[in-house]
Amino acid sequence: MAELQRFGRNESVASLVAALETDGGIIVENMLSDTARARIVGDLAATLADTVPGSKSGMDLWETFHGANTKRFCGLAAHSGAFVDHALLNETFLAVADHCLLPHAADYWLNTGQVMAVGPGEPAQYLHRDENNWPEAIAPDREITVSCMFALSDFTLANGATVVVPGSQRLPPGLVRGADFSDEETAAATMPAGSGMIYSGRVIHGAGHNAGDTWRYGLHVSFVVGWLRPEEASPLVVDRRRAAELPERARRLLGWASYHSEAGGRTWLVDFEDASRLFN
Ligand SMILES: O=C(O)CCC(=O)C(=O)O
Repeated sequence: MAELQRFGRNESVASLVAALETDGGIIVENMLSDTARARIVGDLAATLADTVPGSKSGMDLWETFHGANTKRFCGLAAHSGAFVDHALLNETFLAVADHCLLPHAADYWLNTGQVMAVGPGEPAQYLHRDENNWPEAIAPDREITVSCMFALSDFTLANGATVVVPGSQRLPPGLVRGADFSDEETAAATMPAGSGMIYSGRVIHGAGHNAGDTWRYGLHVSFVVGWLRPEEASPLVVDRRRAAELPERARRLLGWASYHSEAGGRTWLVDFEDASRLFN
């Protein structure tokens, strides 16, 4: 199998982004301290227990994509202060996202914060690219979205660690919805709990097959350039009262602020003004 490069959390951002540019995905250990991870797991425990595995979409494509024995839920900033403090505002991930996205946008915001808990027996997810969410915006050499899969439990070969095709971010842009790569071309993002796998929106990847008898507990956080509409409608879930309790940076990432393009365009305004004025 291929391997992803691995780093400690104190590695320089320059080294992280250099490896990300080479492989399309990197593993950073200890992105979450044990305490932070335990707090996130505790905050999300009741929702995880109440969530039924499988897709709620009723659409074949998404039912296959989501997996019949995978639990997914969003709206995490409404449930968990620890999610906000340690995952949404994770300094390492934000530094890498700045590097990837700010050359292509004046700002970026949360695409989705999503639990991806893969259950025993779940087959591998079909391989895909996250940027396929915005087909109209895909362009060569332009990163529009970047993700981090935080491991809330250990990710192993047996329990469905994310499968990544290193270097596939450099293949021609285009829709990938299922693709065959040899074992030599694919890497498994095996990593101890608390690590994060940061990956390009252009790299081909998918959840691995969970052949074990325990759940693989992943927490996906992704950002998208501010001129695109995110997958998750965060401000419809994290309401104004909750947003007012959060740090300003978190509020902006969750859509309680407007976008000002370098060329002067302004979008997502409230009565012609920046939405952040709602909190003045
Ligand atoms: O759960 C995983 O390891 C990856 C899932 C994924 O890529 C997705 O659902 O977009």
